[in-house]
This record gives sequence, structure tokens and C-alpha cells, in this order.
Amino acid sequence: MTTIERAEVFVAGPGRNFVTLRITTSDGVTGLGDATLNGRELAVASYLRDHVVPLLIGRDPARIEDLWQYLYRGVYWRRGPVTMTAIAAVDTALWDIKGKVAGLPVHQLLGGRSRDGVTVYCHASGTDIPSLLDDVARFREAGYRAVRAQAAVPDVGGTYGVRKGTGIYEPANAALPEEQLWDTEAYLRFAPTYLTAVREEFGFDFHLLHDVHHRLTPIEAARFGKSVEDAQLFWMEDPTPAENQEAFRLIRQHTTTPIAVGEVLTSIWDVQHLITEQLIDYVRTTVVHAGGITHLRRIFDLAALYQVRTGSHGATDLSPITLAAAVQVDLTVPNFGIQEYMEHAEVTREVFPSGVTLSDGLLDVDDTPGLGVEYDEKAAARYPYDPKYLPVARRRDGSVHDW
Ligand code: GCO
Ligand code: MG
Repeated sequence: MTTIERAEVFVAGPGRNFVTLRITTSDGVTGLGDATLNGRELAVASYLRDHVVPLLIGRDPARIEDLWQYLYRGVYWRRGPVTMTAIAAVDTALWDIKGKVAGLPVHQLLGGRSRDGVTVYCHASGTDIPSLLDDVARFREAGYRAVRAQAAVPDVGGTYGVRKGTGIYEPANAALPEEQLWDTEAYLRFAPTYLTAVREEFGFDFHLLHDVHHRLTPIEAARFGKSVEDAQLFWMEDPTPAENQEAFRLIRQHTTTPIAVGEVLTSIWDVQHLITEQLIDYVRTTVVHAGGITHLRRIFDLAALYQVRTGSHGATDLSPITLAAAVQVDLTVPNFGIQEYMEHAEVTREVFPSGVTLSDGLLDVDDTPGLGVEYDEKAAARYPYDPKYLPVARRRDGSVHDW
């Protein structure tokens, strides 16, 4: 019988920190899984190295479902981002191996294509409205069919989602968390004006999205959703923190702006009520933080029953392994909505050579067996782990706010 012979955990910082699991079978087939949890990378690395790898050695790599159940139920302590990211890495690597053994890309194992390509949204941002409009123009010219728009609230240094200069937006920027100012009232006054300006300038012939990034109370979110209805957003994302899920019922009573939630949620039980009570329109769980391909498909199938569509998280702190896995899944799911896409830095792409292509606003993969992504261990060794934290937000009175 083929067995799992080796499972190695790599922590490296090509452009930003990534944790990668590589499983090797007794037949010499390798599979990759992303295990990156932004700002808590070493917790997942230790969970894998110290508590999961010893359980994998000698097991049958073909039994993906059984290993998922074994790692989930067998631990007694359930759910949570560290556990679910570690399980995700194992699951993703095993799907990669299964594809390579079968000689098929993972989307074929999942039932084959439901679509020709995966519609993505990109991140446009500006330090003011004119620079945001320039950025939207740039992405429209590059062929994107969907654009997320974020602009810096005047005099509020801690606005989420605004790139500095022309580089890649990377909020995890300091060895200790940077403290940033937040002002809800200023945001509520300003954000609708630039979303309206984008529509006035470019019309309605593309999807426009916006990420509130968990910063409003339910009634503020309701007010925000109402105030941007004329801009016909594809979605407003994370309008309020998802811990209080009843909040979304309140928001929905006031606005028809669609709601997307789920990038910080890690299991089907965390999204159960959001989906079954139709409190959201898009579920943003991902391969890497929600238990891998096996568990994500379960979430997406539940969502399909309630006409909730998918919109997986895809920021740069999810490695190219997750992006490749996301495209494999997105190609197949009937209730696909959209996929977030931020291009990784060149050094990241050097370490993770990937077959994912972008053309005309759609991501795609070819028929390379497995996930179609590799890990260049030698190149990775040139970029050591470098501790980096996401910022913390504080209100004008100095109290902590949701970042
Ligand atoms: C998004 C997200 C990210 C997160 C980041 C945290 O919608 O892309 O909100 O930008 O802030 O992934 O690690
Ligand atoms: Mg987000």
C-alpha cells in the first residue's frame, strides 16, 4: 500500500510570510498545502509539526475524507482558525496528490468545469477620489470585470485597503502592530461619495465592490447599505463583525445592498445560520482557513440550497497554493459568485511557480495534474521568516476598534 512517508512544514517570507506543507508518499508523489494564517504563522506551523505530522506518517494518502474526519474529530478541540488552517493544509496537499496519481487536474476530480473561467475582482484604491478613479481606470483597461474600490478617509490614517504608492497592498507591515486612527462618522460621510463617483465616471458595465472590513455597528451598516444603493454594489463586505450574526438580519431589514461575509469564519457551523436564514448573499470562506477543499465544498453545497453564492477570500496573505486550489474549486461549483484576486509579488511567484493564468478578467488553469502549483524550496530559503503583524485600530478617544 502507498503510504504518507514524509510531511514537511516550511516557513518563509518571499514578499510576505507563508507557511507551506509538503506531503510525500512512499511512491515519491508530492502534494502541497497552504497553512498561512496572517500574523499567527508560527502557531499553525507548530500545530502541524508538533501535533499533525506525527499522525500522518504511514497512513493512506488516498483516504482524504477519512483523514479529514480523523484530524477534525480526533482532536477533541474543534474549529478555530489555527486548527482549521492546519487541517486545510493536509486536505489540500492530499487533493494535489490524488490529482497527480490520477493524472488529472483537481477540478476534474471535483466533477469537471461548470464554467469557462473564474471571474475575479481586483483591488483599486486611492489616497483621494481622483487617485482612486485613476486606479479603477487602470484595472478596467487591464480587462477586469469586477473592481473593489477603497479610498483613504480624509484625516483618518487607518482606512483599510489603501495602497501606499504603486506597490502591493500589504497591511501586515510591522514587527509589532502599528496603531492606526479610525473615525466611523468620517467614513460614513465619505465612502458613499467615492462609490458614487466611480459609477458616475465609469458607468454600470462592471461589478463594483466595497469592503467595510468589520468596522460598523449593525445600524450604521444598515445606514451605509442604504446610502450606496444607487451605486448598485455587487456586495458590501463584512459590514459588521460576524460574531453577532443576528446583526445581519437587522441590516437586511433596511437595505437591498448585497452582503458578503466569511473570510474570518472557519467551518460550516460558523456560517450555518448566516446561510440557512439567508442573512447573507455571498459566503467568503476559503480553502486555506476553512478546512481545505473537502470542507469548503460542503459549505458551498449548503449555500447553494439557499441561493447564497460563493466569493472566496483571496488576499495576498493566502499563498499561490490557495489561489490554485480556489480556481480548481471555483471552476466546478454551480453557485459560484466571484473570486477575490490580488496579484502576488514577483518574489512570491518565484517561490510558488503556478499554472494559474489571468485573461480578460478570468482566472483559469490548464490540465496539469493536481493543483498545478509548485514550491521552490531553494528559492524560499533565500527569504527567511520575518515577523509581521496587522495593525490595530483606535478611535479618536484612544479606545480599540475592530481593524
Ligand atoms: C480582503 C481582506 C484582507 C484581510 C487580510 C487579513 O477582503 O481581502 O479583508 O485584506 O484584511 O486578509 O489578513
Ligand atoms: Mg475583506
